[in-house]
Amino acid sequence: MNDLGQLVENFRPPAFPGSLFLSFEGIEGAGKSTQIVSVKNYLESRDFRVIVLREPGGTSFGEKLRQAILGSKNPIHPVSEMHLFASSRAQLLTEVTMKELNVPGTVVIYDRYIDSSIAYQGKGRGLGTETILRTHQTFPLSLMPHKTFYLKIDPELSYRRQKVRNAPKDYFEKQGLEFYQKLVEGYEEALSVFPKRICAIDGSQGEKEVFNQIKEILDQLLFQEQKEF
Ligand code: Z5A
Repeated sequence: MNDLGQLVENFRPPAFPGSLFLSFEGIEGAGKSTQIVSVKNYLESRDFRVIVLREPGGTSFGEKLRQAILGSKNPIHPVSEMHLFASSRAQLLTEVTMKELNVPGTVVIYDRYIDSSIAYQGKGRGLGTETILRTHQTFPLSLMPHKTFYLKIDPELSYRRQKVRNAPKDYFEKQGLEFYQKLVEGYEEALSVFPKRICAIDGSQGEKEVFNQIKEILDQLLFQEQKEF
């Protein structure tokens, strides 16, 4: 086993019987927030208790970090960026996520998690996947979702969807097409490191088609005879 393979062995889903940890990933405009609303409604209709959290943020400390990063007018060093996102993540895991998952029948859904760090800081900022994984090998950052839905779109579609929305651009949205291309490569790298956890779904399809694919995977995970969690 190579170094990366050994490192990956450290990462595990949290051991809370009857609860599930999910995350959604993708570049801007991939449809994460849209799908999370549909998934939440679906799971609630099946009597799960659903908690949706976003990164960075979700705690008062994390929301301050979110403001500091996404509102920054000046460049932030990639190493600082990586640690700021990791700090927000560790806080959210301990203050909120682990307590919620301790209640059986709960599904915690994250809007972005470690794969965003692999894509944005690892590939986009050039720190490399191994650096991101090493930073996350200590508990609680070593906790992994049971399943991650990566909504895959290309940078051109991301730009088109951002344009339709016409919201003010934040720190990352000001980057050019080349940066977005690197993000797509970063997500592909995450997929190759965690092939069992991450499901890639074509995010350029209509909302309903994307949801149906997610639902199929969720149904297998939640209602199959031998649950994986
Ligand atoms: N970041 C990082 O660098 N490192 C890290 O470790 C973490 C984060 C955790 C947080 O952004 C930023 O932090 C992010 C990465 C960085 N970079 N940026 N910017 P955020 O939370 O503020 O924003 P976002 O995650 O990128 O959200 P988003 O732009 O809203 O994207 P989305 O949630 O995936 O998309 P959406 O809101 O569901 O949909 C976007 C639009 O497309 C909207 O008008 C929809 O109606 C439309 N849409 C959605 N689905 C479809 C389909 N299927 N067809 C057609 N139209 C659709």
